[in-house]
Amino acid sequence: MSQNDAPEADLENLLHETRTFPPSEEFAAQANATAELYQVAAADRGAFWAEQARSLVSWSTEFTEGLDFSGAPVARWFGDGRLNAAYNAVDRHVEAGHGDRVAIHFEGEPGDTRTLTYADLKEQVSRAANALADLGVATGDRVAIYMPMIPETIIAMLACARLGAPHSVVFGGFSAEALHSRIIDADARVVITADGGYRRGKPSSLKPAVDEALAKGTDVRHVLVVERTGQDVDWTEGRDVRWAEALEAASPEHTPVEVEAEHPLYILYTSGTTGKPKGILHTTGGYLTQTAYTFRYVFDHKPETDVYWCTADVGWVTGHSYIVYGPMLNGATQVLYEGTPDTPDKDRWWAIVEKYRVSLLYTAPTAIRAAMKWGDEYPGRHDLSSLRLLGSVGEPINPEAWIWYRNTIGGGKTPIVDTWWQTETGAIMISPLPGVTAAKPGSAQVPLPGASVDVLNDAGESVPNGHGGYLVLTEPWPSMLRGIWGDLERYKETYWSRFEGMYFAGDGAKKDEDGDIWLLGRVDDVMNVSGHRLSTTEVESALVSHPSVAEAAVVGAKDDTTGQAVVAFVILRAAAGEDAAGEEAVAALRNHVAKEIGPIAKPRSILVVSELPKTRSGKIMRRLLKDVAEGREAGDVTTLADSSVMEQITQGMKAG
Ligand code: 6R9
Repeated sequence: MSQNDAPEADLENLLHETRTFPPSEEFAAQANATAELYQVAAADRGAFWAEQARSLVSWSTEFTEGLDFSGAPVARWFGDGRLNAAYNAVDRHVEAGHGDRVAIHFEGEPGDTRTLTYADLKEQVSRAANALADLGVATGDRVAIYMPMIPETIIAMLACARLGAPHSVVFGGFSAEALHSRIIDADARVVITADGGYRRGKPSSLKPAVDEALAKGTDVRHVLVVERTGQDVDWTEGRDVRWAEALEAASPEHTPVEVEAEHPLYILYTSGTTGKPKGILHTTGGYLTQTAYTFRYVFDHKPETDVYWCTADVGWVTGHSYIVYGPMLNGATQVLYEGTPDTPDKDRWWAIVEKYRVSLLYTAPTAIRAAMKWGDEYPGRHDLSSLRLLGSVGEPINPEAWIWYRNTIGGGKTPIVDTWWQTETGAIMISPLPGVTAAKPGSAQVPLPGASVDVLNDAGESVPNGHGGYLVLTEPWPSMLRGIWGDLERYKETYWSRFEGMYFAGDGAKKDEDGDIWLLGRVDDVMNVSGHRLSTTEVESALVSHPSVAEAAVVGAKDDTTGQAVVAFVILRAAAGEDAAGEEAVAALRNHVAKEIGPIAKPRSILVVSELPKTRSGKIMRRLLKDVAEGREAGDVTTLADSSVMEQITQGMKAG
């Protein structure tokens, strides 16, 4: 049987398959990556990373130092070097004669388009940097960015980088409440936003959430507002400034601020096991080195000919590393799409691929599964022959989805790179190398050259092939987080306390018989919905903040499309009355969570219960709730204080 005609029924068994998809000779012959890269990196890791830093990044002051881990677990990389991130992403391409190269093909959801070259970007970013400086933003000040997927978002990020002012991008789908807590935590002084953006065929507003967040009290002095939709917005004179006017008035010349390699580039909030989001801190030199390196080798990027498209939102780390910094350091031409995949119809993505002749596509399993569900008809309407490599990120990709992606989108020929990494790692750590690695559907497979990964058992011992355990990173890497903003203790506790001297990623993993790594999902209380991390505690807190809820337990339950879905169990307050358990009241509770955190956190279902399963010490046993939410018989109930609780809940679930 050939590789591509696996019968559907056998796909489930791929986990146990040894079948692989070796690279084609044509692809291997032209690939950026070679098998030698592994040897070079293994021979001298420090020299390997220094070589990447010199060849892929431009330094205004050359570094002489490599890794300094004397302040472990906070690393320093290339510490005596100086550079500017925006200069690296934009100016140097213009100086090298590539000013006319398209940097961004922007496609708005309503169908409007804009093309920005690297020369255009240089001017816009310079103007924006001058405008921010005029608003009092100095090197080191934090700027919050709350934007739709439009070119100004990238320009805003790079303008901050140009000034050495760390940006804190808050996903535009988050609520005013979530925005407020992030503004406070980072102590941001300026917010950059837009009136709104287009989603699902209509304008969706952003500015009102900023107004609401600032009304709760912050030290924000100015709000810079991009006009995108033309919606009416409230205006606070003296505080609010129009982006177009500010840029128009600003000079198009700006000298990038030279910063130290370890100068903070950005803060990005992500969910942890407790309710309070963690401000993950990334610095400049090492981060740029590894995002540029991984982009070049994992996506086999050729700046002259490739058109790259990453479908992530800039508000997540994938957007930071693989829309902004990695691609732009490599002088890439890329597509930026504002809206949803099914507007106006379910073939929108494939129409975009055809229109711009996209050659490298990077997306998430949740989107692949949705497209699979919608049917082959939609991609079938378009010529996708420009695609030559496909990427996946955010959660494990099931073998079935992998095969569909390769056959239906990739014409049965494209390599697929299943890339494992995290907000904290800053850049890809585990992935096949296209042109080198024989791919296995469903496995992220091998640490990249320069990365060092292991799977440990409970006792902290490396497991032999064929066994599972906890995924750890055993050596520091250039783009690693430098801590949690304002909370060094939490950084140590979260990542470095489980296994001595090693970074604990929070993921379960298995080594197969060949030593290839299979990711098995989170082992902590973090859920993964459509590739986005949400903490169970955070959603529980949102539920309990509703006046009718006394107690809540939340689990991530397996979902065919989104990977996991939020399923909640709540106990109502006696005072809430009879109606509080009704359909309408439950719908209101779901909306309450969406309002508190964002639509992404809206529970798929909420079951009203009279008791939650608890141990004698009072800990909620989410494992049992997960069993029920996923339609299984509840597991071992012997440690429950009251073992009849699970029966009632199971009955309730069936009735609902
Ligand atoms: C980049 C990003 C990180 C968590 C991570 C893991 C899961 C990401 C994956 C994957 C299996 C992959 N994850 N990539 N699991 N295979 N290729 O997603 O960052 O939002 O911080 O999430 O996502 O569980 O720990 P982030």
